[in-house]
Amino acid sequence: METKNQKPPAKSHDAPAGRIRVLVGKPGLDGHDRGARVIAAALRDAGMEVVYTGLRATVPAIAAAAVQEDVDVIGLSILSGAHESICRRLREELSRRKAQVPVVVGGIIPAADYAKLKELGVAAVFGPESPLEAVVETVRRIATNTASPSTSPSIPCSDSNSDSTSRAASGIPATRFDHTAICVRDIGASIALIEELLGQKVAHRQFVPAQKVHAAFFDFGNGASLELVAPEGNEGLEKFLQKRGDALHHIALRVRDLDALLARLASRGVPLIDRVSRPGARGHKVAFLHPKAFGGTLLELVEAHEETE
Ligand code: B12
Repeated sequence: METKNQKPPAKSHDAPAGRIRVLVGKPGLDGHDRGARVIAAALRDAGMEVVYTGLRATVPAIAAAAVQEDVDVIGLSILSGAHESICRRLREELSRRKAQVPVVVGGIIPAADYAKLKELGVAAVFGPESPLEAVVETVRRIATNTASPSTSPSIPCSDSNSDSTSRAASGIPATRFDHTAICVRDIGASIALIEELLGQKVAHRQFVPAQKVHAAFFDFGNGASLELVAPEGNEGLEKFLQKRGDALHHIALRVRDLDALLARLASRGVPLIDRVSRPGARGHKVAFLHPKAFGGTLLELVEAHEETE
């Protein structure tokens, strides 16, 4: 990892062709440094100058380094859960130094906290599996906006996908494949059959009251799962079983900010079964599109509360 700690040459904010300077900070006792290193490398590879604080930087030290290094953007990597208090303290430290430096944050940030970070002046939030191009482009845009004296420093807080507005507006910004589900009559018997066939134990079983189903998951190394789903009071699935017997039922994609996505899809006239998300298995939020929306296949969208280790 390239770090840069010596005093930089004088920088002109009037020269957009000049290199963008970013401070990547790793505040507090959070020891998860992979994301910070990956981002620092991606920004550097995109031609930016990157100062990486290393692990366990204090918030005052980050603010002081940002001022001393005259950076265009501060990027914080926070996987400890302390994002709110850290961002509040950073805002205080920056304003004490009369510095106006835009801040972006990446790491494990529950979607419910995005608005709080926005209130604290954070310009963009990136969760796990954020595409590096989206991070680079957003940092570039924020740095360039700052460089223009006529541009307001307030930039909307968004996740990496909704930030790419044109893509988000035109499609479903799925971060990955989540699972394929088979509907079965006898979940115990089906689990035994699949455990035997795959030679692996079921990873998770639960009753999902909101959907009146029993669910069981076999997990695979790439994060995708095979789900078995058996109705107990779910009329749609009972009918499905009567008509088709045990059969492939739906596929599911992982997305972020599911309710905002559903609103966008509804406004485009995409046929939805759920116009708002509901609680699904494993504590995730889920919603189904009508099969008409996806070539006859039932498509589920899943917003994970947080990634599981
Ligand atoms: C690997 C890992 C570890 C490794 C860390 C190795 C290392 N040197 O980084 C080890 C085993 C040490 C570890 C330990 C712990 N871990 Co851990 N760990 C993970 C895990 C599985 C992956 C994190 C990771 O490296 N991802 C890969 C990187 C590339 O992704 P990323 O950091 O998310 O970065 C991406 C984005 O977030 C964003 N981004 C990140 N930073 C930045 C910065 C900027 C500026 C920008 C723009 C974007 C950005 O862009 C990146 C690329 O897309 C996560 C679960 C998960 N799936 O996220 C849990 C996880 C983070 N760990 C967790 C926990 C609880 C711990 C422990 C406390 C467990 C314990 N009881 O001991 C300890 C704490 C250690 C410590 N001192 O802090 C929790 C955190 C829960 C929370 N915050 O609410 C998680 C979420 C697991 C879970 N579901 O419970 N962990």
